Amino acid sequence: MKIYGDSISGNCLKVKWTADFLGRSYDWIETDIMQGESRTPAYLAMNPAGQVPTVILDDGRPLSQSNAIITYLAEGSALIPADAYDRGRMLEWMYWEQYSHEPYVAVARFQVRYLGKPVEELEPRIVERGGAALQRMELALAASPFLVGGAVSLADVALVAYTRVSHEGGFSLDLYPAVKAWVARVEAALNIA
Ligand SMILES: N[C@@H](CCC(=O)N[C@@H](CS)C(=O)NCC(=O)O)C(=O)O
Repeated sequence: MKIYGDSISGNCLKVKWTADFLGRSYDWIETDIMQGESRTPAYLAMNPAGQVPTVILDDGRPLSQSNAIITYLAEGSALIPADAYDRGRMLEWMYWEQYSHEPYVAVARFQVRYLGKPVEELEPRIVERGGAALQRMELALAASPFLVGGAVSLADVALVAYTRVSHEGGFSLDLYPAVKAWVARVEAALNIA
């Protein structure tokens, strides 16, 4: 398998961590989004969305969208709960991550760390919604060691990616102690600390 990813991207690291956790071998093809490398004609032929990550399976088929890729890779593994309801809850978090967490927490980080925007100049909506996402996680993680019960799942992989670097976008995990403790727990479980 080939993984086209940019090492600065949490969406790409989700795929790397899942493959590493599962002992899957792969070639990592570093793809610099800041240099437009995900927008070349050759890249667009693999993923018309022009984004990383994209994987090319050993038989040549492409797959994109980080959460779709990790779901594919983790099929049948302990990272996907066997119980149907728990599996539904895992997906609930993963869809929420893409619509209600990543667009604020990851975008704030990108604008501050990679575009050099001062935190004070971030759009207030981004700051407010990012904080609300972290607060929602805080409530859940005050009651449970992982997002879905007692074991690490893809929900944790998806959400730890940008939460663990949220300070780079101006958020402080000191305000969210249960989230902070969970980040350390997930990093240890995935061996990514
Ligand atoms: N929903 C997609 C989002 C992918 C995404 O936003 N990728 C960004 C990097 S994190 C990217 O490729 N940006 C470069 C571009 O859009 O040209 C996923 O989860 O894979």
